[in-house]
Amino acid sequence: MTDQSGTHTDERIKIKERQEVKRPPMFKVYLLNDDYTTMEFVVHILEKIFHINTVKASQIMLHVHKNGKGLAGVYTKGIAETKIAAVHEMAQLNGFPLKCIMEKE
Ligand code: TYC
Repeated sequence: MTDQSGTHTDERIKIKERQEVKRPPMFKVYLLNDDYTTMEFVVHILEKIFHINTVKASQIMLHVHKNGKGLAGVYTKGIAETKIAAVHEMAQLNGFPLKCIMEKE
């Protein structure tokens, strides 16, 4: 007989007939507000690193400014880590304390 998981059973053997469909864990990447990073620089980061258009980038930046935190994107672990490193590197090069964090979905 074949059960719900696609496992076929006979008296002595079990055969996996179907590959499991598994999605990777996803991570939300947030920008955090601070008092020193310019609004213009945050919009620039959202455009260049997160590939968000100027109108949406401005909306996200204002959301972070008012609420303390805002979603920049959702990625697999390695991509999220790379985006965060890029934000921190660009911020440091420009003398801003901008912080970026990730949270598992
Ligand atoms: N609060 C900053 C200011 O008034 C602007 C800002 C927005 C900083 C978003 C960081 O993630 C941020 N210049």
